[in-house]
Amino acid sequence: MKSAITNIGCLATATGSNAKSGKEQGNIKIIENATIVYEEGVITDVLSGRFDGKCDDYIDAEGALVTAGLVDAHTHLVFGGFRENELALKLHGVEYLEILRRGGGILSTVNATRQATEDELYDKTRAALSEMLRLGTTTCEAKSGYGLNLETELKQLNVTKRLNETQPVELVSTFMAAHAVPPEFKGNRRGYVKAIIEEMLPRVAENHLAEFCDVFCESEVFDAEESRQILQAAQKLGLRAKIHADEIDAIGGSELAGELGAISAEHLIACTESGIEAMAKGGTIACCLPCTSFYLGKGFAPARDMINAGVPVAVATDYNPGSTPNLNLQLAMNIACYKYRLTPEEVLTAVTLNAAAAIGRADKIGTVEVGKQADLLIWDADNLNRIFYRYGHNQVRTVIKCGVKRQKV
Ligand code: IZC
Ligand code: ZN
Repeated sequence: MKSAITNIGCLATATGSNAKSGKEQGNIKIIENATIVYEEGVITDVLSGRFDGKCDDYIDAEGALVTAGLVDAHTHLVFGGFRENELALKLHGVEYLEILRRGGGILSTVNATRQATEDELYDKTRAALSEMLRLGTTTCEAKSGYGLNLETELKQLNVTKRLNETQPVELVSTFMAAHAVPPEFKGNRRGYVKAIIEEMLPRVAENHLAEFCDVFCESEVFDAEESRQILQAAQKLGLRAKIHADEIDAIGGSELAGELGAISAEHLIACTESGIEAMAKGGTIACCLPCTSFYLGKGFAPARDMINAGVPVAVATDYNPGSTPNLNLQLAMNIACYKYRLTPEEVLTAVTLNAAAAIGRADKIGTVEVGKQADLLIWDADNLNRIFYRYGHNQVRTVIKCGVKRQKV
């Protein structure tokens, strides 16, 4: 079936199939009075001016803004329970790592995730994905890391695999057993690192349950040397490296990301100049998570310095039950603009092309160009600035995923 979106007031898109940094990150192609033609889920034509071609199906954009579908490159999507009890603690000044030290935080979600059945996790996550799709997220990365034992890590990864086959948001899987040290290994971090490397990673790789491996490289969690061992073992098995780096303390995570040629380093709130330099050298994408800074009441990643230094910046939600239980990537876009002081053009690149590159999908998605997948959003606005100027409600009117119209609000 051949379809067309006609009467597009403003088509705004990054271009190409590689992550952009520096001035390039803000170089957006704008086409007025555009038409997009797609067939079998792939874009076959992008033109401006009147469209006289024949199609089987037409969507009239009524002069609206159209962009590529949003790519959420960092989420902890599959988890049991929520952690609203921690809000009161936070309001009383108890720090994130202190809650973890007391056996709460990630470890309380580990309990809830271990107790949940696979079907319970599936249903809960499916509902979250349907909300994300309504908000314009057409592709989403999903990390494990709330099992911290082989059985439950596999349960989480299986939920991601099943959901990828049964609902429209495309999922990209990351193995993250190195998210915390489980109670069984309390006081024996070395033993847990060994279990990840010798027992878990080979099973995950063998069963093709993840493309990426991530480590929470943080004070009191995994240090840079342990992170290096885990990520190098993962790389040997064909998984590409991602790192939770410099979220709270700069303990060498971003430097390690550059050294290992990690595809991305994530958070980077406390990132220093040497971390930025290392990422630029290693070709690592900085995946910044502004909603987490907002929710934790902490500082914001030096995203502008990263862009200036030639590090491509992606922006994601970090959806998780602890440090930011928000799945709305539009909100992350707004905060990136207001707090990182990135321009609407830079943020658009950050949540489309650069986000796609951060999960190894920039050849397929992230721009509105011939040959790319027809993942498209029609916005409730007629220009790019409008969707950054307004905030707090869903500004996406229609979502098209792989050429299929998913909703008209
Ligand atoms: O559950 O607290 N930072 N991991 C690293 C998280 C936040 C998620 C959580
Ligand atoms: Zn995270």
